[in-house]
Amino acid sequence: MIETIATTPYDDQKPGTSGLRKKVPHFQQPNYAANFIQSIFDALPLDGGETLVIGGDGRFYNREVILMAIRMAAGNGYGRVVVGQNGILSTPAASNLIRKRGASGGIILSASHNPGGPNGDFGIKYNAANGGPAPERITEKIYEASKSISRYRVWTSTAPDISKLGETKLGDMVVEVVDPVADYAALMETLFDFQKIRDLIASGFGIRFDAMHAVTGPYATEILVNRLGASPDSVVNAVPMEDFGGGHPDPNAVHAKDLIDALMAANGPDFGAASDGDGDRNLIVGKGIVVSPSDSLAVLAANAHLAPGYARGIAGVARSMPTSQAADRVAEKRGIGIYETPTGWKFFGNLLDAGKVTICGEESAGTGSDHVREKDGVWAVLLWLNILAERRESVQAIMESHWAEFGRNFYQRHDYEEIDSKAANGLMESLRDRLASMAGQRFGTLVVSEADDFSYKDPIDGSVATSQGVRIVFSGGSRIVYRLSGTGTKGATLRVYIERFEADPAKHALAPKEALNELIDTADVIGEIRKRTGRTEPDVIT
Ligand code: VG1
Ligand code: CO
Repeated sequence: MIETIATTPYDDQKPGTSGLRKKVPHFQQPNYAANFIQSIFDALPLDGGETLVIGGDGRFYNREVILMAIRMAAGNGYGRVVVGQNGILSTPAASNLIRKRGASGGIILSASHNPGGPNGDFGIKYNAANGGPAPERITEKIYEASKSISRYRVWTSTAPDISKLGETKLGDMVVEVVDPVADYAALMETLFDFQKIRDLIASGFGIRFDAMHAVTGPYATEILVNRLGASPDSVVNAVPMEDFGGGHPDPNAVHAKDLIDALMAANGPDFGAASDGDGDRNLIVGKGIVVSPSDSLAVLAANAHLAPGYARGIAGVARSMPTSQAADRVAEKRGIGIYETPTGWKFFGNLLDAGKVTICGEESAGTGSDHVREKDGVWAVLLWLNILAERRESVQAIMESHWAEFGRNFYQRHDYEEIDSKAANGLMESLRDRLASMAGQRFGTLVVSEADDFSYKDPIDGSVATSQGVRIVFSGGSRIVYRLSGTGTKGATLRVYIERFEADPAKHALAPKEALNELIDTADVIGEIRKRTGRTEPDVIT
């Protein structure tokens, strides 16, 4: 039976960079999740009978909300729900299923790299029919609907069973429970030369994949171990846990320290990788070298043609604005398009749909291609492995020859987490106030050439996104970018992105910290970070 339940609105259901994210107890307030899900349905009226994909990263509260979302889909006229077994789907696997099944969209339950557990974070996001995160015009509609919601519709008579593969019914709606990995693994086989990678691994090439007790464990085990012949112990922290084993599933120098340490050891593996909570990010580590995500994007763009799925070359590359300009140098040399978008994967969708770009990436360890409409951690690992299998050089050698050919964009991101929101907003406002007078100002040896607050006009649909981050560009092309995170759930997180280009190969071996010294000091002077936040050091440097 479909029942209509009365509810009252919450005023804080505005999606951020990637969906609605709040602490679990916040989501556990009466009807909080139901309100948001109904707002999605209200914002996107159905013809009736459409397919909806539902899945999540397995974090605490995933199961409850998935069961609710399935009942509500039945209450709102969907014809079929495709759900991962036990509610599990990585974000890229969900994107693939939406596309493959011709679904009208999907609901992905994840707070990605944010910690989980009863006091951790939870999140809900909606992806559209192309498989990509809903663009802002849709998230705005959802937010509007959430402000005036008065009821939600839900199937109440029987409970969905998501533990067994196959089809059951809730009223008129089919609930189809699928293997979370199968379709995704099949897609990967179409893109990469699995035989070549198998040969590489069989030759003794050691790999270590850290799934961080998050969603990629089953994907990495099936693909790397079962299909590519890696030893079972090369996938670590492989069992997904509701609280990620108490860890923080963000593949960076702080939270993936074990992996980095293993790769720095003389007798360590040749190749290491880690992924985040929902499987859309990747960290790549070679023996003795951590690959900066911005560099990884550039290397993948320069070498993608070595994998069968991209053998015809790539149409173009897109990167988010704070991502280093290393990919731009590849695009320029190869004569392909390069696009600079605001932070967040939702801005890549139109470019991918229009065939303007094949590969996209962000400095936050997200890379992906037009095979789905999300960033994709396991995909990036496989493309790296395919390139390594073709080139038979070490990661270190590949990086060195890349820098020799294209120059090196030294890069760091400094995160100041959980700072006072007022101080953070004040810092950004003050920067914005000073933009007009910034050009020509000198800081040590650095002279500002341009300064602006990034805004983006989508070349396909003309939509405009403003206030996407303050850019200070110096003559010679070095940059400092300031922006506030849109995925945090407590206080504000200030991200400061620092970049300097170096053409001279004799200087490419410098540590980024040394190469960026003057810019790092200048970032504090211009941003008044210490003065306004009281912080002397960033919490995380990536
Ligand atoms: C962060 C990253 C951004 C990424 C977003 C979602 O956003 O910087 O590049 O797209 O997370 O990624 P913000 O607003 O906190 O800087 V995920 O892996 O959370 O879906
Ligand atoms: Co993620």
